This record gives sequence, C-alpha cells and structure tokens, in this order.
Amino acid sequence: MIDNQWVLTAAHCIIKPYTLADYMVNLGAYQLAVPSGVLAAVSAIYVHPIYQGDGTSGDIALIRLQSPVPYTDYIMNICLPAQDVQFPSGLSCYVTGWGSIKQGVSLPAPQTLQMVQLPIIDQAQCNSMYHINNPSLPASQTLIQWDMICAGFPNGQKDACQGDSGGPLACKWNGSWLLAGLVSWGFGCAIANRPGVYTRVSAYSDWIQQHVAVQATPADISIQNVPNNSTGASSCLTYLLFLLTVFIHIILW
Ligand code: 4AZ
Repeated sequence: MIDNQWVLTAAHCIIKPYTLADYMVNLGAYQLAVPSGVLAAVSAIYVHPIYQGDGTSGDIALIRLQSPVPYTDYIMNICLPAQDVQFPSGLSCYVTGWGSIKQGVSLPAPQTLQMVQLPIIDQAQCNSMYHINNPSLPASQTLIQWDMICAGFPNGQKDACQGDSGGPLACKWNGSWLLAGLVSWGFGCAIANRPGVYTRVSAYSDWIQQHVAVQATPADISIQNVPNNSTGASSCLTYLLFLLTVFIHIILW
C-alpha cells in the first residue's frame, strides 16, 4: 500500500483479460484462514505497458481502490524510493507473504503471514550468479534487467517462493520503511546462485507518481485548501474575544 487508495503489485499477478469486479484487496490480513482486516473493492488497475510476460521488464501494476482505506496499526503505507535511490548490496531487507514454504509446498492452515530477512544483491552480481552452473545461458545474455534487483544468499537457503509474488521487499532506511522491490520471479526457490528477483520499484517512481497524482480525489484536494494553522488559530482567537465581549455585556446588563 503506497497511499490510502493505491496498492502496488506485480504485473504477472493480473491475469488478462480481467474484470475489476473479480478483484478485492485484503488489507491488514494476518492469517488467511481467519478472515480479518478490510476487504476493499478495486476501481482501476494499471499494468505497466512494457510488461511482456515472465522474466521481462515492467513487472509492476497499480491498483486503485474504490475508496480510501483508513490507516491502522496493521494497514499502513510504505514509502516509495526516489528514482535515484540505489539500495546497496548487503543491505538487510524483509520479504513477506503467504506463498509456498518450499517449492511445491503451499503454506499450511491457518496460513500465517511469513517473513524472511534477506540481503540485497545488485543487478550485475545477481546476473553473474545466474550464469554459474548454467551452460545453456550465453555469457553475454543479461537475465537481470535494469529494472530488477535481487535478494538472497549465494547458497540459497532463504527466499520468496510461488504465491509471494507482488509482495513487498521492504528495507529500513534512515528510520523509514522503503519499498525496494516487488516479488517477481526466480529459478525455483532458495536454490544456490539463483536468488529471488524483484521489480526495482525506484525505476518506476515517475510512472507511479503520474498515475497517483493525476487522480487525487476531491477530498485530497480540499484538504490542501483548509486554512493553515496560523489562520485557524487567529479565527479561534477572534471567536474567543467575541464570546468574552458577549459575556461582559451580559454581566453589565
Ligand atoms: C513465483 O512463481 C515465484 N524464488 C516467486 C518468487 C520466486 C520464484 C517464483 C523467487 O511466483
């Protein structure tokens, strides 16, 4: 959730052709088998136009909710990184999801939200890792594109897996949580030299801003027109003076 009315996911989570009425966003859920949180209806979906299927660039989609959802302890936006933010290799981040606990094994009931802490692996390093023990992949072929970032360990062990797609790769940066990536793809799960691959959200900050800003709701706009604090405080003072004057008149009368 990047705003009280907008949610980010992976393009490959949106199966075309789709009907908006087929989608609901469950916000603040914890255990999928125990209905909780808020179910929000969807008013628009924007799949990035460059996305062309598994492993391609642009695996990102924006979902607009029909109405804004109030923030709670469990429903909260995450900050978007600016276009120029480079998450350094080794930075420790967190992936969350209800996906498989290993390849081919889905999360058992009551399907409690899982989390794993993983270090960032930059594009070039991740691309080299995918070439290790991969004779069918020409050395010159780039698998990890400009808009992808990886996370994981050289020997595998911990990873996102099928069903985690579209979920957040979140990193704490100067005290704020930033959305570094969206779970996108990978060769299997937790395999050595095959780290999880994420859509690099910073690469899409302009695209996201364009959609979210253009469609600010009248409520958002009117909030900007509310008098600022000093005006508010002075009108309050005027009102108190008025009350005092009335009070004095009553006493004198
Ligand atoms: C998937 O199929 C998927 N190991 C998601 C993440 C990873 C692999 C596959 C990363 O949704």
